[in-house]
Amino acid sequence: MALQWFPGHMHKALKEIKESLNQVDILIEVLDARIPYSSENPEIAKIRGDKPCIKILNKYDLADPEITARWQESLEKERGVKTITTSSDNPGNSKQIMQLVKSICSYKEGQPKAIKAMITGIPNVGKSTLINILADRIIAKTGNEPAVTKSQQRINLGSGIILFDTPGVLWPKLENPHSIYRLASSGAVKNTAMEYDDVGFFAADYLIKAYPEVMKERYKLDELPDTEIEFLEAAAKTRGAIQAGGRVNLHKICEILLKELQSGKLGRITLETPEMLEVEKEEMALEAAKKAEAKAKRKAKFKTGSLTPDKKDRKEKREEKRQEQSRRMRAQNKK
Ligand SMILES: Nc1nc2c(ncn2[C@@H]2O[C@H](COP(=O)(O)OP(=O)(O)O)[C@@H](O)[C@H]2O)c(=O)[nH]1
Ligand SMILES: [Mg+2]
Repeated sequence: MALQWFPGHMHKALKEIKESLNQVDILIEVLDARIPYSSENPEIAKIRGDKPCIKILNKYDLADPEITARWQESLEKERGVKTITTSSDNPGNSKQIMQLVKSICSYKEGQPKAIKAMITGIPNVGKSTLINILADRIIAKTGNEPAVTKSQQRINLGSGIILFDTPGVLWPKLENPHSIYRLASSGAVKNTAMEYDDVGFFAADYLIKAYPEVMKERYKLDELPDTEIEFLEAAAKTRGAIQAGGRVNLHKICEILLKELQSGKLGRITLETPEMLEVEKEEMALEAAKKAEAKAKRKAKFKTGSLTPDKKDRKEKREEKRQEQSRRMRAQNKK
């Protein structure tokens, strides 16, 4: 699957975030509770330094609470990090962010200097919705298109906190090959028609393993098949996703599955766990080491001469041919 889902403005956005970070006391990083790893941009952690950070696990209403608790524990192991769960259907809970900001920044009631907090997050995690809840009014436009904030917005939340909205759009960083599928499964990125089925297959594969009972019940199956293709075929039959001629319409059933997953119809579902990520990170490290080794080998080869052995061979052969040709020409001229 092509990974060209995101335009390349990331460098600029990161530079601006870095500059803004110097002006604030605390960073509020909004994540999607269903994909806390894949909705994070790891560059933020690198530029954050010692600045305290609250990681918000938003859309908690859609996430599996038991796995979210494990994520909170895992994320809080990082120095200076606190977590909180929020969802737009529970604004009272979202407002607790303000108490947390104050306690982390040792705010004294009535102090003249307001706390400056910056909010970041990749598109669609719910930043605008959250800002509107915190500000008690409509400030940021919400919706499925990431709006580029032209100038940095400063929002006075009252009660001693000023919120800086993210400058620019921070795209997710796709170091992990599974992340793009999880982002697409969650609805954070739009699926293009061609890739839709890939995403559906990915989601089906994960869901039949992680939530077998949910899938069996929702798609009215007596037996849950072992593979995603068999599952999709069986679900297509119970859901009437059948083409003319009786063939199963895989595209249609993928669409149904993803819609139901994204809207919460399958219940509260999380698409990655801290334990899965530990394994995947090890795999990524191995892969990176392999690549580095291959690169070092190529370099070493190159250093042994201005020509690589392969090129050397070809040059020698060319030289032999030339000499052979001149011998033949000389012989012909003598005739
Ligand atoms: N279910 C659910 N949907 C949410 C929540 N917060 C935001 N959304 C939806 O997610 C979409 C993106 O939200 P938005 O605030 O525009 O995200 P932003 O791109 O980070 O500013 C919108 O359709 C919101 O209605 C939440 O807590 N739960
Ligand atoms: Mg927004």
